[in-house]
Amino acid sequence: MAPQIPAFMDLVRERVVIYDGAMGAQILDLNLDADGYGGIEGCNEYLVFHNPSIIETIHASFLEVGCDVLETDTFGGSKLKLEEYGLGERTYDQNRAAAELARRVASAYTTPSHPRYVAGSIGPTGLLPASEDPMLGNARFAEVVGLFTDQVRGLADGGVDVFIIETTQDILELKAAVHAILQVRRETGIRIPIQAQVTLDTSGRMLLGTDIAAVLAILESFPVDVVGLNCSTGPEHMREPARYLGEFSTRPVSIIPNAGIPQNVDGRAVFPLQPDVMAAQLLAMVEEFGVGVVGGCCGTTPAHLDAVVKAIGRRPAPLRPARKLPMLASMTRAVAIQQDPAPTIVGERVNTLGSRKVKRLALADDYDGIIEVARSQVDEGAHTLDVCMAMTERTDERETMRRLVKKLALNVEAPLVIDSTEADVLQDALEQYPGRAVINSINMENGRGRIDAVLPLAIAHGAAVVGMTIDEEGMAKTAERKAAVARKIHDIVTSDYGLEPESLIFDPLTFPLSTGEEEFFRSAVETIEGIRLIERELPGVMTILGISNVSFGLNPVARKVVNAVFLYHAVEAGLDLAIVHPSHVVPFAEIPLEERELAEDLVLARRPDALQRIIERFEGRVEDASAGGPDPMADLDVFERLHYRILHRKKEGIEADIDLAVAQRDPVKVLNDTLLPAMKEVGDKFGAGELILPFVLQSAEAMKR
Ligand code: THG
Repeated sequence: MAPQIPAFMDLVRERVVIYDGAMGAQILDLNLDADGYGGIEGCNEYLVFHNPSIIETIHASFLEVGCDVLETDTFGGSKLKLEEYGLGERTYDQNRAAAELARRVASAYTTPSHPRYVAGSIGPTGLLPASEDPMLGNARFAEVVGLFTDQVRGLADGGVDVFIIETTQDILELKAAVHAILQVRRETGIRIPIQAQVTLDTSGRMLLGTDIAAVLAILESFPVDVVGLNCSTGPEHMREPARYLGEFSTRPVSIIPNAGIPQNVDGRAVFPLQPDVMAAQLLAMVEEFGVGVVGGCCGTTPAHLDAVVKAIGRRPAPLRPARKLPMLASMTRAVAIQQDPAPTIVGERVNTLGSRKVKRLALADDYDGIIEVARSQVDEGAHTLDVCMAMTERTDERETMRRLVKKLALNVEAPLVIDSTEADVLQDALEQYPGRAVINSINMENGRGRIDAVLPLAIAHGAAVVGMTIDEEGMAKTAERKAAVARKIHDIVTSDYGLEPESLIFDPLTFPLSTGEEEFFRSAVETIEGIRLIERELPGVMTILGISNVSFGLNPVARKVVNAVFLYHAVEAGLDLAIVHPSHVVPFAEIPLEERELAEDLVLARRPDALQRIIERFEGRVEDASAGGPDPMADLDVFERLHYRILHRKKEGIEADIDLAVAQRDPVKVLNDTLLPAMKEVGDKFGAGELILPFVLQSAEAMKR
């Protein structure tokens, strides 16, 4: 009977674990000809069928020098890689055979005092799903997952102790490999741990630009058990990323380098790093950074691993931090969910419902134009971007979102907040996105329905989730109701779905103060107090608000002041993220005292006549040109401009625009298609038609002339 040995993760938690070295170089050294490969020259994986003793001998050579873990001969064992040799149909068999073979060798060397383990090696497919490459970047997420599933099943049935996803160039492909493992885990009920490793170049980035902080932010939100680096540069270039992982990763850290950067000698790759140097560098990373799993990648021989085993020996596993950093990530970099100073700025304008310009661009399929808007939001200070592609004019929100998210991932460094009410839109966006996103949003308007539709996606893709304080009784209007709804959402998503509180971002709702309606008089105060209550009662959770909503319907100059005052008090109450137009954010201290007090009267509900006083105070005020703000109407055509003028009460120049409009279109059409819909929108928005009605009548009057 096999001796009782600890599970792989128990070993990793107990002591530093040492993987084996390279297999490819030792096979190359045998100078096999076509017959030696069984007719499939260059396919190392085929040797497990044709000449398994070669692989057994190599496995044994590493166990002889004292390694703890063997990697299966399946690095190129994904369906797509094997298909390059016409072996795609044999993917399951190859992986199973390789795992069983490694298992036999490991068992032969296992003793009670030195158990040996088998890691199922999963290398890249050769696709780059996050890229824009016409050949490599076209596959959909489910297809990439499908390229791994037979491999994972074979390895699992062959009895591996751990999966090692390694040499990953594209973080989206790594997510797909994890999904394949989770799918097989669901099928079999067997939980085999996952070691996820990426490859960085000498500048510390993955092939598509992902840096180590982004890698960790993404992997910490995935159910992987060990995170690390392998291949490429050799140990000295891995020090800085290893230091980062060592300091911040809550999961054990693995470092499996090449024997240095390969040099081309007479057409052959020669790895320069000598065994003692490599061993010393790995030891340094274990001691200085808390690396807990080491081993050798390309160019590392049994002599290298012999030196590593002797240098490191048996050491207790390093301690890991208990709490993960709450981070979002784009494909290139990580962004803390909580910025210091607060708030984290979420750019609001990449939103067809929140920007006429973006809506026009989306209707014209002008994705590059939307990217420009996104870039300027980031240049103006956005840490992340809210992205909404909902349009009443079109039904393909899903496809529009999918294409835009792909482009945004490749062209904008800010992580995304995916804003949609449709679960399938969220799914497509998340499957397309290499980074760590936020889902905006869930609520309890229909009980648990929306939570149950969206949370599985959040968990599967490691996303954070915005929870709006809305339940069957409607939008929560008092601070107490907001906190009560937040608690209901919190309890479901943390207990039933295991989401950490740090991934839950509550939105206690912002209502426009410009309606003048009694019901909303105290709405901003309740929202601000709601933030305080939620942060106090639900430790760890985040809060977010759409700030601009508060000032809908006011003069643009008044809007900036009211927004700034509302934002200031919300942040003081503990607000973490603010959805705003970044270039419109005015620092609180820059607002003239008198205007600040007027706005505080409104926001803090200190005077019943505050709204009237604000309207009067800012009546006719236009934005200071010297402030250099972009003209919001600059990019609009005449019909959009008219719409804008009505929504924002921009009267000056309206007559000329109406002349222009009726010169281009039938006046009745202008009235029905432009003026009346704009008026209806205003009415819908704040139920206060009287604010702009006289203006629309005046426009209609002008049109008659
Ligand atoms: N909470 C959460 N998500 C949200 C909101 C929220 N998403 C959408 C919205 N509210 C936040 N986004 C915007 C975007 C734009 C505007 C306001 C909020 C805005 N737009 C100009 C306007 O209507 O006057 C548009 C001008 C133009 O067309 O250029 O003010 O509350 N979780």
